Amino acid sequence: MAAPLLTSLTEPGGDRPDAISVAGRACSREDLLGAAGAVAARIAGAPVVAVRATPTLETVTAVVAGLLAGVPVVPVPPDSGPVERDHILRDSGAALLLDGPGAPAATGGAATTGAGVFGTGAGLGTGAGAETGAGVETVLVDLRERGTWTEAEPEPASTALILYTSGTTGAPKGALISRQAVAAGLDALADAWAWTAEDTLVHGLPLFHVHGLVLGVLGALRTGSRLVHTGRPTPEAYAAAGGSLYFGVPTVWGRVVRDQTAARELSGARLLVSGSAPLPAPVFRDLARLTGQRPVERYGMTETLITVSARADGERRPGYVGTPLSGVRTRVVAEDGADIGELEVSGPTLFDGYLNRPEATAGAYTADGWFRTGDIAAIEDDGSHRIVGRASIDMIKSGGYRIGAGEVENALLDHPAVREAAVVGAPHEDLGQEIVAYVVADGVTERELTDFVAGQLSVHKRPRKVRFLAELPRNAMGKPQKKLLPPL
Ligand code: MLC
Ligand code: AMP
Repeated sequence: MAAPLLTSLTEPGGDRPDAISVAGRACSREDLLGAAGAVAARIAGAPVVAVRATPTLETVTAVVAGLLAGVPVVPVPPDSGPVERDHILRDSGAALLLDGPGAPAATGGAATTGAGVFGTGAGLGTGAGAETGAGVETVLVDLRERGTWTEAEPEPASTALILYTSGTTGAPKGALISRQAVAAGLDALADAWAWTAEDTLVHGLPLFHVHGLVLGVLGALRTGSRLVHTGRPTPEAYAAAGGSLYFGVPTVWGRVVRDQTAARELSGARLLVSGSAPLPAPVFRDLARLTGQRPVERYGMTETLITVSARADGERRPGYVGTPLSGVRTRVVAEDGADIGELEVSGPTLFDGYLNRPEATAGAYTADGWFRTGDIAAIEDDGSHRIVGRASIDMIKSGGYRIGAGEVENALLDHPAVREAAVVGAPHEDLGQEIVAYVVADGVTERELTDFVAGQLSVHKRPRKVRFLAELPRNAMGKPQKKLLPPL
């Protein structure tokens, strides 16, 4: 029989009433397993289940339920507008949306009662909800419910998660992440960071991406470390949490070092880990100075999980993301003998392709089966990796969020006043990059356009700045040239 993915939930001993704490509410592992067991019985047999991924215990319970039942989980950003949300629900084929008590009012369809779903015979029980706009039935997660899930562990090769992530063009694609990729990735990180059940993991990252969900929740449930999710990743909340292991994106660490009192409170931690975007060297140095801790940087992607990291017992240098994790291979494909080029990776943590996108999946791999990251990197003689930039100007990282320029451009072009749009990432002290939109439009204000984008997509995808141009710069072939856009 397959080994359990969330090892610590099924191992006896070591439990405590506040083992899992999210935004101020806590439960034991036993409670989590019981509540998730009840939800698992309700969703068993569903093809895919969506979860409105608020930073709550209900989200953790819903994700665990999907993993217990072997139903692929698709987390939906809680702030996503109807265009993004409906795309994720439709494209993933989700039949149910698991939500907490704060579920927004349904947009269509009457509330249903406890009829069985997908022929499992299990009643929907408390809180069976109404349909969402995409025809997906909402099921409320109730933490007071208990169920004993006794079915066999799903196959390791089966899909655990479908994580929607932006490409350079078009709508987000669903990356299929298997259980064995999650297990391999977490075990490799536990090895690199000496991460054990003795740790208390603290972070406040969103629960719909690899960083906050896979590392930040499933990592704690696999290693058995206590989890304190702070709701939001503020310096004060990190300082108050008293953890041994902290996760943050560079924007979070930048805010921590600007709050020196909070930063000094982290001196007792064992490991401060940064990832999802480049950690600026001054932030690295300030963290080291204020906490006595040189941060550990690691590098990864939705499609590959974490592949490269500094080690707890190894060197930590500003600007370097460490060495490949156990089982992972990397190579840099450089032209004409240069030592900087596109980073390619292979290993057990890689995804199984994009859902419903065979061409995009095929295009993501080289002929000999390596995944093309789209990141430009250099590998030093000692094996240490440096991420130098992105191959495409159309991939933006803002606050650690990956945003495809094409998705924002399409949203802008849906506004009747907009004739042309070009979106880029401009350097930004706090966010790394900020989204800037250049538009050709009549009779519309900057605020109207940012609100319009926020009304369709997640709020972090809205442009921070909008510049109105008479026309976009183009080459002789008439193709827009982002490199020729005027400076801000
Ligand atoms: C933002 N605001 C705006 C705006 N943009 N208001 C008007 N116009 C705009 N264009 C508002 C916000 O809604 C917020 O309001 C306030 O301004 C501050 O916004 P902010 O500066 O963006 O800060 P914040 O909301 O605090 O977000 C920063 C952050 C967030 C760091 C908390 O970006 C974040 O959670 N990032 C993590 C992303 C992540 O987990 N990535 C991992 C991907 S996985 P209000 O009212 O809400 O205060 C991956 C793989 C790997 O990359 O390697 O890990
Ligand atoms: P996402 O798909 O949201 O998971 O984003 C993945 C991208 O984040 C990678 O392709 C990199 O561009 C970037 N990234 C992640 N970690 C780091 C890091 N430590 N340094 C630089 N870039 C990073």
